[in-house]
Amino acid sequence: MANLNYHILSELETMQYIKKIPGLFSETAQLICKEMGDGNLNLVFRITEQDSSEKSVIIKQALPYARVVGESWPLTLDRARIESEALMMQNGICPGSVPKVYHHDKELALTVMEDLSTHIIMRKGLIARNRYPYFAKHIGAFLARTLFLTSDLALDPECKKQKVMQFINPEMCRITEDLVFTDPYYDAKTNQFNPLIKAVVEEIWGHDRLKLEITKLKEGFLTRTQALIHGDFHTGSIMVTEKDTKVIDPEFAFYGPMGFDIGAVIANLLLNYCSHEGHTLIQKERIEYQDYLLNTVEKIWTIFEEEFRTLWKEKARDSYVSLLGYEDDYLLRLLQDSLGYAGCEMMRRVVGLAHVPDLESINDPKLRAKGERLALVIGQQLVLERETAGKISDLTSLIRKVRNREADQD
Ligand code: SR1
Ligand code: MG
Repeated sequence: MANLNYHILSELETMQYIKKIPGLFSETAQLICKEMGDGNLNLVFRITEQDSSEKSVIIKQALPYARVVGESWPLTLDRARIESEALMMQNGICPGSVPKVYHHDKELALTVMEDLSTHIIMRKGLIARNRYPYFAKHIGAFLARTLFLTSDLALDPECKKQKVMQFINPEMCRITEDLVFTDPYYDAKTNQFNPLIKAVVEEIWGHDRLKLEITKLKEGFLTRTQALIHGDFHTGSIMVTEKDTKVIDPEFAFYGPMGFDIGAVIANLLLNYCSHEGHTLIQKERIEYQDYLLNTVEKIWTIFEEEFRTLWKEKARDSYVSLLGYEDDYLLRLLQDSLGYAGCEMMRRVVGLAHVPDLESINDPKLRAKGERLALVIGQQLVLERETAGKISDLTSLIRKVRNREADQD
């Protein structure tokens, strides 16, 4: 149903609007408002009180089209509802892991939420080679809790199906189906890539087994309602300080395969790994940072698995608790799925419409091509070899092997 009162807010209207929300600012408060959205889809206003730097909120308003493309790409406003409801659910399951939601307005497709200006976007921190000692622990636990506790492992099947309905998100899923699983694998109009990697991209377009495996992973994305997933879990959807981690932007949330979220976060750490081929030219510094990233990937999975197994012991429904071998089999399939989805995410961020700043910020096209090529080699290997992995160190060994092989060819 159309949102009849929907219109795009100006900064002035945003300040008038926020004063009417109880408990935030007084009617007489002197406010400052700045639109600061730099993502692909929405407006993001930051509102502060002139005399108090401590009092601030974010208003995120969905546009009826994709900001990155313009009005020619209409987009559902319902994604604002999905996002606010997912944030509230995630906060219930994993308190403090997401910004607090203060207010949601369905008609205006906007959400008023906690301002996280003390945090920075994780991706920016990784480009600057920062280290975040608590990140793996927080994200591993977030993934385990949000995925396990929204799945059939923990929920009564009827209650779970109610949630599947609540989070039905077909238009946003369609973006992912096209941009992640379809367009990068043929000469689609939406693709854009560095002309220096054309030969590798054409190899991918002609690789029948790879395309078969991508289609199997796409089938999982289309058909499996395993858990409530974030749906766009890249390092631009995570904000950090040295000690804290917050997950933002779940507007792509829906019931889908768990491995899609785990894979996305792994892929984006690996894309950053590849980008240091262009950003960090001193070999010792590069290898040390790349090792840090691989250790972080291992830690995320290890913590995820520990927490998932604990939840299985404490919260799994009776029918699953004692079924011999099921838990190990479930986690093995999940690891393999995660690697496959990581591979898809890596390739689409190099060949498809939406690239990552990690690679895009390398100005020299030749150096950028080096990182992009490495991402495409790793991405393909992850998809093709995922079913040979039995533990997370199989992934990190594979990446070290690819890196050494590529370095020998330089
Ligand atoms: C048109 S949307 C392009 C991409 O931005 C979002 O963050 C998702 O990753 C989507 O694929
Ligand atoms: Mg986003």
